[in-house]
Amino acid sequence: MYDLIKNADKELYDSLIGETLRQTEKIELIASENFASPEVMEAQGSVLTNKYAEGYPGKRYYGGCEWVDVAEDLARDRLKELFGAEYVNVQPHSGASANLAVYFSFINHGDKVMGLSLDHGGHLTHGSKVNFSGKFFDFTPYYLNKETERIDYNEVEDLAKKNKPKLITVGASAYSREIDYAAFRQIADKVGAFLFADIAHPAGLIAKGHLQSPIPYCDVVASTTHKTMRGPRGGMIMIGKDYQNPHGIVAPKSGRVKNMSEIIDSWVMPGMQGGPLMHVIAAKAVAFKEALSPEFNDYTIQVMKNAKTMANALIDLDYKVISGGTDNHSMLVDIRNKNITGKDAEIALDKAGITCNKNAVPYDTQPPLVTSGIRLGTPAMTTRGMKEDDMKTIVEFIDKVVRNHDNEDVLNSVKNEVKTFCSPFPLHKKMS
Ligand code: DSN
Repeated sequence: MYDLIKNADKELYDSLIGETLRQTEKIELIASENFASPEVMEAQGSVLTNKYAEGYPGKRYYGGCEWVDVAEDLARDRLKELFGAEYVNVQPHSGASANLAVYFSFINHGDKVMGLSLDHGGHLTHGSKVNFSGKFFDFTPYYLNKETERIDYNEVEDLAKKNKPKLITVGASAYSREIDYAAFRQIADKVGAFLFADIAHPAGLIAKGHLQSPIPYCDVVASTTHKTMRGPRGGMIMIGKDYQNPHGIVAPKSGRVKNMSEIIDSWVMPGMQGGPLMHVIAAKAVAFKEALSPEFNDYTIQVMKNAKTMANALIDLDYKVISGGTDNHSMLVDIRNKNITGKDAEIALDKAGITCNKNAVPYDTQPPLVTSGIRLGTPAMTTRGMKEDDMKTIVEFIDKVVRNHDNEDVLNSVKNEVKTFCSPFPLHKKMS
């Protein structure tokens, strides 16, 4: 493995081997991570990295684009089929870039927007004050209901009527419940707002029809490609049915722009990006083909079964899973009753070979770098072939670590158990 780098660059080789071992020997529970297939990684490591291809297939600013056009068209066609979308853009380098292009396509500097607060499970790009979204636009956050710990559609509607946003962002990075995009559509229509869904986390589950799709209800949908989609790290934008440029929307390029698809395309490039990462787009094409397969459907079903099992096993051990469970691939656990902070739990679990992230819980009293919770997800370990019984074992490991977080001997012994537990499960079924 990595034989060329081994000879050329020993220091970097050590990093690659170290990370390979870390991924192989530890339990990966970061809800936004996954293990891309060897085919996805082969495409991402291909000669397509050498090519400049500013523009879009058939309309490039460089010569020699005939083969990268094939790759981008494959990615676009497969993504359209996956989500039933008439328009897609596969060039955003990341989810944050995709969101930036969406905002610039639909609203102007200083416009009013609403988004789920970051400390209630939202995302930096949904209006955080330290992000471009919170700096460029006038965001009003909405929060989870204190009792149900779920989105309260009545509260969102009241807030929308009061604030009259030009756009409402819906989506989350730490929210375990299904989102009702149809309800958001009704709210957006009542106040004349655009509706934007960021489905970065549950995209793979939505693609296979296991959660409500935002495509019929939202003016625009964006996502990452590497979480439940299990592709290369990157972003994408979709529209269910292309429509005419609503009044007031501006495009960065000159000339007449008729449809939203053209506005979004022009905000992605030249508006905010130059050359697309054609090797990553090729890897997206591979991942989208995989996602169209029946095996990927089985995978997404198992991801959800595993998440439910993990949440229930935690509840059985008196862990407070926010909102009482999960509908998707993830869960947020308030660990205050275990007398440990999110920060200390993350550190202790990592020492014991279990990777997760500390996470604010709704109405958290701890600062963001400490927090009262941990976020857990099942996409990565499900890719390794783990099933419900394995989730129960993982919860036993977690509980042992949380109860003994100050005891280095226990953490070391769990680490060894975890390594043995992981060894029958390759990162990906075809991975050598
Ligand atoms: N950092 C991602 C996550 O972990 O959810 C979101 O961008």
